[in-house]
Amino acid sequence: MSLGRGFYRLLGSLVCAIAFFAGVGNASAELIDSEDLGDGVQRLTYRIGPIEVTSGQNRIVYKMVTAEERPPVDGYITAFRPNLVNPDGTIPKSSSIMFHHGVWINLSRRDATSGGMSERFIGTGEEKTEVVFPPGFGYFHKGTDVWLLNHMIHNLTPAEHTLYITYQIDFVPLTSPKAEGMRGVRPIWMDVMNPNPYPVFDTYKGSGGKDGKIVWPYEAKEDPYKDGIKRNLWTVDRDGVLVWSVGHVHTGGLATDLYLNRDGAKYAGPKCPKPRILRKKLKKNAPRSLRSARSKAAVKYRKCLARMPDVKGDRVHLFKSNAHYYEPAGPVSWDMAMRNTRKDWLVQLKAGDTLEVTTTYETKRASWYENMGIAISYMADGTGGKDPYRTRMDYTGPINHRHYSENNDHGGKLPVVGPDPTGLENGPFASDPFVISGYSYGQGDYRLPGAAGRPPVVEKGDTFTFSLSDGDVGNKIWHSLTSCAAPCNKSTGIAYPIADGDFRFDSGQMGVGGAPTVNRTTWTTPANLPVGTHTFFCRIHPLMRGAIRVVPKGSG
Ligand SMILES: [Cu+2]
Repeated sequence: MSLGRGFYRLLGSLVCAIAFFAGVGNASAELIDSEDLGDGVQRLTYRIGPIEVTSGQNRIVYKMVTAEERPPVDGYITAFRPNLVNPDGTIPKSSSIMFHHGVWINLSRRDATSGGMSERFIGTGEEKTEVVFPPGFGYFHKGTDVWLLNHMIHNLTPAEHTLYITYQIDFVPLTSPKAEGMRGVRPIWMDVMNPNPYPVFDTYKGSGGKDGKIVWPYEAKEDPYKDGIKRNLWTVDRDGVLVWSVGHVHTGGLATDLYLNRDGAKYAGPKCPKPRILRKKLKKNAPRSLRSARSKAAVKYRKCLARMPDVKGDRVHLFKSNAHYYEPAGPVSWDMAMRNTRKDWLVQLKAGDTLEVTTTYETKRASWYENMGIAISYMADGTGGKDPYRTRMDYTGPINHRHYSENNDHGGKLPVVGPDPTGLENGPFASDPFVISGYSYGQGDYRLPGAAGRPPVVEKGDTFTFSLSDGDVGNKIWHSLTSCAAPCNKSTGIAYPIADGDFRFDSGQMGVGGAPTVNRTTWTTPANLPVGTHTFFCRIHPLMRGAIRVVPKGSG
């Protein structure tokens, strides 16, 4: 693709510049554990920090990784397991603090799919995926490579924390006999919003198909690629083998799908004509020998069907990374794990092929804001693997990890955080903006006692304006007003509240300073709010709840 080369180059140098400044004054990182796995292979656990997490923060931070925080010698990284921990090594409850993302970037290499940015070689999100390559493959690390970490730690509460990011690396030094014959892999970062540095999009309740799902980007109401850049595609630059892939979605996400497009290719898999013996219904008095021949044919036929690659035209499905929700309430929290590819998933690629990624979100339960759809994949150069048009590759893979106990705080239960705001008396008529401060929406916050918590009122057609307090702006405490279904007063947890309001609104993350904020400190409600009580919450700090009321014109 020739479009926007300059743009990508700019992005790349921007990341480098940020890296330079972020690197100044960062201290204390260490190798905290080293285990010998035999033959010189090591399991190394690194710790970065302390990270002073401020009240309610949800910031993107770039941090240089020091030489002490990565393997000092050349070798292969065969596994990578990230985490976020307290100073004593315990893992904080993810309902209070959450690892929104961590992207490890190798500044010494160029990223394959972003056309000029540095190489994003490991990505983790709130689901804390572990990368474990199939035997014989690893990410080749040079001891002199320079790493940068882009992290986003989301503090859902007012409490400050001191935390560390840890990552356990299985490392095969070049000096190990195990390194002999190993093949290095290159990250192929497939992202529906590639190469955006904050690659997010929204999906809305009720949108997409009748099945209650939306396949992004193809079912988005408006073309998300208006600039003409097909961000979900990547043209394969050399022959090689895809060896591992895993999806990343946010809450509400159901899957990512990876496809291959090859000009002129067509289905070359097994042909499975239905045997004649299965075409006719079996008579009641059919002899046993016929019955047995028929069931044998049926088994053979089913086996054949199961081996058929999913090809439509010259496009073949390579893998569906399903989100497996441990969350009892369904696909509404990050208590989940993605499915990654099987060990035998080795897909032959040719230069000139096009890889394609899509992502699916649920749209029955709620709207989902700031979603991602990424399939982090890895490719080795050279030959090998199987032709996906001939051999089915898209078998279901294993669930990446077990249930994490830090996610055991789901919310949505008693006790309530405040009264049912729909039953409260009218508050004052709104005029001046409501100031959000101290994790409260002011008059609009029904958790406040007595008259202070009554929903403020406007006549139909009028609006409410909310503004961020100077303190919150200065301390980078960003808030949203996001509609949730009334009464929206159940206990707070990772699955509650959600953006399921009957009338949809969302202010975005009010604040200034670039992504993820909307670079605004005020927000005005839509003028078409229907008559009634509208409940809302803060997507960043879900303990914050509010309500406003619209009354018919002339009734004030
Ligand atoms: Cu907030």
